[in-house]
Amino acid sequence: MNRVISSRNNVCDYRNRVHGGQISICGCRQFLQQRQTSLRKKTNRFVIQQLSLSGRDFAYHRNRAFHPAEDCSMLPSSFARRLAPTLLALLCLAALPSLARATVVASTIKGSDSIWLAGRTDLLIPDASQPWPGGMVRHAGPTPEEIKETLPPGFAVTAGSVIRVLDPASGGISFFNGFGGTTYGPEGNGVPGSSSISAFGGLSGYLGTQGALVGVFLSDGVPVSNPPATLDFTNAGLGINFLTLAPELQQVFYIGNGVTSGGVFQEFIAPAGATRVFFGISDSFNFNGAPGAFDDNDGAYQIRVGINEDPGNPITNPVPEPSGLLLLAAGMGLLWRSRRSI
Ligand SMILES: [Ca+2]
Ligand SMILES: [Ca+2]
Repeated sequence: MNRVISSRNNVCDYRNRVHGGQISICGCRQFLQQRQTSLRKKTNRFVIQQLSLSGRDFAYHRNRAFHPAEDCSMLPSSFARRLAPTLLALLCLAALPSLARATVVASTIKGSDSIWLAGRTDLLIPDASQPWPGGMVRHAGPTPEEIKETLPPGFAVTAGSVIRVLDPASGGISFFNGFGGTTYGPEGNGVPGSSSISAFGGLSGYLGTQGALVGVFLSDGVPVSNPPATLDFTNAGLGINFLTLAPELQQVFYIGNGVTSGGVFQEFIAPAGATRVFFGISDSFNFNGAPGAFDDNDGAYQIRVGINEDPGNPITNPVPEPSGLLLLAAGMGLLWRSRRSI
């Protein structure tokens, strides 16, 4: 029962803090004494008692059922109790910039950016003059363009990220043999359901507008198998004027020019597990069957992609994601609390 109360790294040592022969103060007691009045007024939960045990006084915390003989060093130091909320608050605030990824990025989509190659870093794309067994279907003979397929561009997202795409209407892609001629922008040929392309690897098929800009959400894994169901972007299905779309991972989705016929930005919501979103081209022979026929797709166009941000406006005041706002509130709350404790 004569244990020496010594709170390591604390503000006091029992043996050195005897005043008037009756008070010994260790860190926890000191903290409780400072807090006693205000806490009693509020909750009456904290009670300090002094017990003389062999001439030594102990403080204990009734709510936490500290036995009087227990060493006060079992409690966090007074200093630590005060400092911890401050540190946590500062950490929360420091983490905000990385979490609040509200951004707008410009990207060039080339005719060779096959959406079905999204995330397929496991594949070796052969030279355009060679056949590609097991890959994208190619023309039997040389095309005037002899274009080699490319991996489509991707951007980092998190689950719940809201993606919007703006077509600045610059450039176009020639999907057919020969340079020039008719070119398609992100809207493709504008006829919903005019293209039906089968799944490839772990990515779904596509049922939508010929030659339209499409996208897909992926995790960090390489999508080699188990493609999800193909979404239906015919007029009898989802159509092309939906306001919000929440595709599954690895499910190819229509984007087009990114706005409804009324000019409203369409929103694509990243599913659970998503870490990346890719943008690319949908093509195949006659826009039906297995993905392919990219080897004559010369041309490119520009798009702007908003991740939790309107891509139609330059970023002047990035808007934090909901998770970032919660973190900000938590950080400010902890900071306020820690300042009250000091
Ligand atoms: Ca062409
Ligand atoms: Ca083509």
